[in-house]
Amino acid sequence: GPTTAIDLGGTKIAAARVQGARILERRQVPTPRTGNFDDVLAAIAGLAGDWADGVVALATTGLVDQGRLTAINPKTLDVPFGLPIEALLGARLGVPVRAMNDAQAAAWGEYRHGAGQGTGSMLFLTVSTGIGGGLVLDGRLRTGSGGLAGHVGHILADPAGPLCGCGRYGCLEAVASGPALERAGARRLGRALTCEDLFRAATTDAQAAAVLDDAAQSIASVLCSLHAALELDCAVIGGSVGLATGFLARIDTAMAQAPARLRLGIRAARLGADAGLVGVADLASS
Ligand code: BMX
Ligand code: ZN
Repeated sequence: GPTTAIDLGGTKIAAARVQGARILERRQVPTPRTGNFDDVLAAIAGLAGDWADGVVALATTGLVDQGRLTAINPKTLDVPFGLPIEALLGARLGVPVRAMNDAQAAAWGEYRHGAGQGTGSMLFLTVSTGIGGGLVLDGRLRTGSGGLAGHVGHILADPAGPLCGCGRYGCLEAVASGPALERAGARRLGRALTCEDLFRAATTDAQAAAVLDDAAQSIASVLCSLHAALELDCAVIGGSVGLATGFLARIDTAMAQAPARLRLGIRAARLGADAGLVGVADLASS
């Protein structure tokens, strides 16, 4: 039968009944950003409490290690260090919960049922509140012994770049995530604007377009580095910013300027915002 899956991100919480690659039912609410994790647990229970049967599969932003959740960048979601999220949510829902990182789950979803089908090794990259990543290497999801594998948003993109919420300077997440684009856009255009504003402005305004191109260049550069380290078959790009109009084409253009042997083909996530739900359900039900 179907599996109940939850995707907890920095901006939204989605819940679904998932059967293979099919989403039978789906619900979504904004993530409560009160700083009190109890509000997040209550929101999940409100969203999916009546669907809790069997094992509930949770894909969540942050590092997941042995059922415990830790923020790498507390600015994307502030969670207490080592929060026993499987136990806490399991107690709320009255069923066992299996948790894993959101981008790792989405990588598996795209590999099994989406744009990564038929490849052997791929990187999934989500550009959103943060920049998340997941690696499938030779057909196996790489989580690492402590859950860190795939956190490519925290690879150095610009040594002179801004401070990342993780505590280091110049991470890809600090230069190319949604909030990073808003900051860079505000600086360059001299007015506060949302990501949507920036993408709209980029169709006519060269300054706005340059902000997006700089971010795309940073992403392409990190993709080349990962390709050099791992030799990947492709990168699959997702996330609300990653899939925003024209952004993939900008990454493609930047990639075309890289040395030929380091170029990595990129594809749009085919499961869109459902990749994490599909991937985590697949892993929890097998
Ligand atoms: C951050 C980190 C990753 C996550 C990524 C994308 C936290 C809380 N999260 O780098 O674990 O995969 O953001 O998160 O440290 P999203 O909320 O943008 O999907
Ligand atoms: Zn960082």
